[in-house]
Amino acid sequence: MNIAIIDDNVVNAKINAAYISKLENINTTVFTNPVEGLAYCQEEEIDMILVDYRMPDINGLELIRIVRENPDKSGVPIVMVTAVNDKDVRWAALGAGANDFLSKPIDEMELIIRVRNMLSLRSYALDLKHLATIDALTSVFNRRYFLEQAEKEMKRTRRYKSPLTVLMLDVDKFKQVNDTYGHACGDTVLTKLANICIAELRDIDFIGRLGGEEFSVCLTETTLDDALLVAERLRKSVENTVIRAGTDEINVTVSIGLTEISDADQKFSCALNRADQALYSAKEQGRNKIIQA
Ligand code: GH3
Ligand code: MG
Ligand code: MG
Repeated sequence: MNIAIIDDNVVNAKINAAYISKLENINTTVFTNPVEGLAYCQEEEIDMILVDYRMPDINGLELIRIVRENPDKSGVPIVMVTAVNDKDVRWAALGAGANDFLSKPIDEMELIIRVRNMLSLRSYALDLKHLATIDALTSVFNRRYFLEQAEKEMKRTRRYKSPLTVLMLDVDKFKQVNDTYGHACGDTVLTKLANICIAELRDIDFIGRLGGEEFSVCLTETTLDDALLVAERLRKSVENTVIRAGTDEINVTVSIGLTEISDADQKFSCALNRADQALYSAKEQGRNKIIQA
């Protein structure tokens, strides 16, 4: 777990880091410049912030307010260090989103216990988030989270007037795979298929399992023409991969429907329905095909 320690007093910061390092699996990063500390907290994956109140340029309270404006950081626990009698500061910090306080002078045991408790809540929250967003079989986004991210991406691309293309992908005759090799082999095929797709996609694209043997992909900053190339690469890659499940060697193909988001699409589901219609046509036209809409 990553902890950012922000305190303009270098001695205090280092003592706190040394105390916290006694906990296992902790990585601490110390900042004596709060502006740099804030930038780090905004950009990096962090699990907790320990911040001093009195600092030049940005005080602890202002820092908490700025971090809490970032929705991606809403779940990061923040512990503020204040003088014992700073009651108004404590109320303001709580109101701004601080989770806990430590009084100066810092008591080593109290610091360690509070940090450990905060991190155990953090770890529990991360586990829950994983369960709520990731498909247990294939480890790609689950349906709900994929649709949520796609809706967000659609709003973002509208704002920047950039293209966004959506793919619907369905395994051909998958029922036969289950019937021939068994359900467990079918599961392996789905997992490996998801991995093949991830290997072909860029980091900024995202894929979700919408249900059964049906996946959807969002290709960000991608026009329909470019997306056709990606879809063809995906289709070929699946066709050419022999999937090993136990002692069986299984070949599957996929059909793909794709469409570019247009200004007329009120919601992401409008585009998804269109891609689904195109997928249906690909199935009708013999499978292992790509159809655009
Ligand atoms: P088509 O080419 O028209 O898509 O035919 P299909 O057989 O792939 O489509 P159909 O919808 O008839 O069958 C999909 C099968 O996928 C039926 C279902 O049992 C199987 N399936 C759904 N979810 C899972 C899963 O999680 N694991 C496994 N092994 N099979 C699944
Ligand atoms: Mg199918
Ligand atoms: Mg299906």
